[in-house]
Amino acid sequence: MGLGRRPLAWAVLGLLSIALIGVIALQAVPPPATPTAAPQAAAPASAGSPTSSTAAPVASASSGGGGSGGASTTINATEKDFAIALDKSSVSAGSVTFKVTNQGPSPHNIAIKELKKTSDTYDPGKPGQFTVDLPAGTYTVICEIPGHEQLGMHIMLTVK
Ligand SMILES: [Cu+2]
Repeated sequence: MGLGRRPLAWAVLGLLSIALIGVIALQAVPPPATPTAAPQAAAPASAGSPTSSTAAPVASASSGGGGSGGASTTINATEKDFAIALDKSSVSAGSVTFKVTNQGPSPHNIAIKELKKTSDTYDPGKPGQFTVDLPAGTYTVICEIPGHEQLGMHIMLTVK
């Protein structure tokens, strides 16, 4: 009884096995057709490392007029209707900062006439600051608001 069914069971198992092998074989065939693209994904890793540039800004000594470049001077400038007063008439070449006090009543600015460099316009009572790089020379410091220079807002400044 039991023995009689065994061959059938084996036959079924055999068929199932063949079927499974067939399925596996069919499934196994397609993959080789596709090119193996996976391993190449590792390439971009090199993109992230910046080449350590030795391009750090090197403080190059600005060979300006010679001697000690980079002088920095502050001039107190007092403006009013209509005059400019500076607390220095001569400064060293380099960066010059005007600290402006506007005594009004009009708004005023400060400008280096020969260099066409002009500060913001300062309202009366508002402090102003204007920095400009001045090579050696003789300059006219003015208020550039129309008419103000002609009314008296000009003064000479020597830079050496
Ligand atoms: Cu003015």
